[in-house]
Amino acid sequence: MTIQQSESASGPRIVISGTGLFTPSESISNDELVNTFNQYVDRYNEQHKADIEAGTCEALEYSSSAFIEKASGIKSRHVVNKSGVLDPGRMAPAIPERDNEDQSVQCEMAIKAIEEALKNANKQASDIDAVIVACSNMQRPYPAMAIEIQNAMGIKGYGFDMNVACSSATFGIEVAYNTVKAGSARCVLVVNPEICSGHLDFCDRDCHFIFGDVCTAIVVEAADTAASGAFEILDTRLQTQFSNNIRNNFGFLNRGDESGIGARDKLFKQNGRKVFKEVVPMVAEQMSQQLSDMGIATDKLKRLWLHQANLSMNQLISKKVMGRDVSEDESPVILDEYANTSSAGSIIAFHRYRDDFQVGDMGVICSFGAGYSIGSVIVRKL
Ligand code: CO8
Repeated sequence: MTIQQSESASGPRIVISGTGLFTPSESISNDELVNTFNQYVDRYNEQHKADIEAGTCEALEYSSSAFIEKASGIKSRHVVNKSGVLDPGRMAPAIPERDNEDQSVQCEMAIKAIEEALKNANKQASDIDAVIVACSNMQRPYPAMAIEIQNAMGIKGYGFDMNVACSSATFGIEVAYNTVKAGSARCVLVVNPEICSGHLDFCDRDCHFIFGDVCTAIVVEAADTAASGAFEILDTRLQTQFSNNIRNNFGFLNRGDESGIGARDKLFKQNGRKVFKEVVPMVAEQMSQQLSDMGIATDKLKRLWLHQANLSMNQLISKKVMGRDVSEDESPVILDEYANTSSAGSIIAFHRYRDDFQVGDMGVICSFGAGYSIGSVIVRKL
């Protein structure tokens, strides 16, 4: 299908008319994170000294800032709570439970991102018909986070939560696109409140550095109701393929077997090497096929706003898609400051790096992660 056909054949043109970003004020550098981790290692090895010497327990090894930056490109991460994560006796964010009458943490983050997105799109809460919360982990099963956010914003209509791990935002954009296209809603908010520090094992050297916290919000509506400067969604493409290489077994059935409560598999776990090897070709293939099906030559693309998990991964995917080395201007990096923020990563990149787009310029927002899941959205500035 060519771009021209896609415009004429399928009713109203749908756009992303605004985005918003909430960044927690607290940030942890690699050195700070590693310093705490290494104190934890010293304590652990001291406590288990006899077993380690007897060969019945493995000594833990130090982490290293140099390794983290070289292996991932991450230099720091924003978090909802820093003191708990950096306390070697705790190694988890300290986030006190709140009264049911008070706003939840995810709702609070979401409102800040939504307010910016609405301003960006020149919209009021009364213009919104639906709220989709799309992220890796919900703070509770119910009532839906989206309904709490809807209520807090004074939005009529409906809201629901969805989860496709790191691909939640792009899958959410497709749902919003179809919803507006079908006429079920005029204007949809997709919100991605990611508190990754809540499900990361800060005692595991292999992954303690990977994630950060953030919230993004996206306004999706028809082109004819949008203010100028919106980005038309030319095409969305989704793919999932089951893999156990990124997994978290935390869930409501955990209490059915008390022996597993608090076990290591109830937090994020991955086989990073395998993920890297398997996901890179899948993502590059999906984007290349999608562009080819749309009749868009890669020299017509100004930018790739990719999921932010690993710098080398993004450089490799960009190179495979474009057929050449790609500059940071063409494939922007935000994971140095934010680390992996799951579904929000590609949206932070899109939020920060699109002001230089001229009418007609095109780019691709693409996310990928657990599932496996891949979502790619081709956009063009109107
Ligand atoms: N410090 C020092 N050394 C280390 C450290 C450390 N912190 N960690 C590991 N090492 C050592 C290892 O033990 C290993 O030693 P040896 O060679 O002796 O065995 C050596 O360094 C190399 O280790 P790796 O092979 O693991 O290193 P890699 O080069 O593969 O880098 C990465 C590790 C950075 C994890 C890399 O593999 C990667 O980024 N892979 C891609 C992963 C990815 O994209 N995952 C997506 C997951 S996110 C997602 O989908 C969302 C899930 C839902 C959100 C969950 C939120 C919590």
